[in-house]
Amino acid sequence: MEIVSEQAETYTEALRRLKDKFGGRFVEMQHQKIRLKGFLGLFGREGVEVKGYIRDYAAGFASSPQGSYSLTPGISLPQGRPQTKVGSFDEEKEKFLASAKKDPALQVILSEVKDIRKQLEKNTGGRAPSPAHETLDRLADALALNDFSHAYIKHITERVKKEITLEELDNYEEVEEQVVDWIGESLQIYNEEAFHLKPRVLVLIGPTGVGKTTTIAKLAAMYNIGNSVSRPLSVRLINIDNYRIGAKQQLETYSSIMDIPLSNINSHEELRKTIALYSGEAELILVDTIGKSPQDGVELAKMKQLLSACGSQAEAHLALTATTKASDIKDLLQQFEPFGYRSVIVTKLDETSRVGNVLSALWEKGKAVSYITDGQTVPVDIKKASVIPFLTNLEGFRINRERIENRFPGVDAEKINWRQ
Ligand SMILES: Nc1nc2c(ncn2[C@@H]2O[C@H](COP(=O)(O)OP(=O)(O)OP(=O)(O)O)[C@@H](O)[C@H]2O)c(=O)[nH]1
Ligand SMILES: [Mg+2]
Repeated sequence: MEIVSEQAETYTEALRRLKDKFGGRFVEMQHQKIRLKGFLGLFGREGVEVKGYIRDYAAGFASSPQGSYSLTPGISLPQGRPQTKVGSFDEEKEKFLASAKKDPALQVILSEVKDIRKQLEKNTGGRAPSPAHETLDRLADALALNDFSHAYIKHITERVKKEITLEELDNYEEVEEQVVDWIGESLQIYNEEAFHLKPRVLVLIGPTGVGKTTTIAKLAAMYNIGNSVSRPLSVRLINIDNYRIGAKQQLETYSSIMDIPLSNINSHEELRKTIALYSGEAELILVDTIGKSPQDGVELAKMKQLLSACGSQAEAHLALTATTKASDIKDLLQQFEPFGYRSVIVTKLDETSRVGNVLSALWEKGKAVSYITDGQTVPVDIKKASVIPFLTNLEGFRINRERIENRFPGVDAEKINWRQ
């Protein structure tokens, strides 16, 4: 019996090469993770080695290392069968079924198998049941517990099936750790360093009541006061929400407490002039907007027209609450698309212990997150976004904080000291 093996970056690739070389004669015995050698011994990377043997045609079905070869577990081929060459699986199946027709004992077994299959199809609504591993079931349950979307759960479980060997699948803790990394990798963090224009014009848009004005006040304080990782900036506030009783007063109160200049704007022209005026003296201009129903296309179009006065370099950020369900977040991400927002601010993270909804929607729409807010207190309940608070919020997953901090390095918002 000839033993053969092939190494490649993935299991599928190694198997494909063996099948290309030996076709249906190759029988897999085992596969394992290995370290592939790189150029001159450098740049080694992870790979897979698949090992097996070449079926011995001359001996017919006789020689598997484990013992006799059978097409169906538990059913051995009839004895005394003429020794012929082995064809494809389908050919062999046909031959087997033909011979089974003449064998009353096998007829009984086949009819029982058909009954079981019918029953299974009935129980799964006509779909063929997919064999699942306990680890996959546990993972899917843990993800569902965190309100991850169906699409996200499918993506993760498919990835596990593709990239994790059967042997590794038996170790739930290791698979869980890998999945936590994948969840962290799926979250894009907005890189504000990429936009170092002076002044930076940051416009906050979003549905009503999500915490836009509170967040504007927190941002104003955060950048105006400065902290251990960023120096104080010269900040200006602009409010275009002048119509609603209380809305104007809300930002005015914050502006006077923090002693940050504020302008209330009524028109496109006024907004353009104010931005031009502030541009000479400010490093950061924060623009608060009126909460809009995403269903009201006319109002959204009016606001978009008004905001065009901020200039094409302005950064729009879409504020959304962490308590919104994944499908609604996805809709909002789509409905506010005409504003060309660069990033999402996730508010009210303190009001939920589940973040799978947010992570799924952001991943599905390919959006980055810039800030998170987690309380009503100005200025402390805001942080620059990082992967860590999302991962530490995962329920039912064991999180090793030190490990994920090393895995996703960056500014740890919780360790920032405020200057005042
Ligand atoms: N728990 C919690 N509440 C928050 C947070 N941010 C804002 N809020 C509260 O949410 C409510 C609405 O906040 P606003 O800042 O007025 O929301 P808005 O988006 O400006 O609302 P509109 O201008 O009416 O569209 C207030 O009671 C805030 O205190 C947060 O991070 N956590
Ligand atoms: Mg407001």
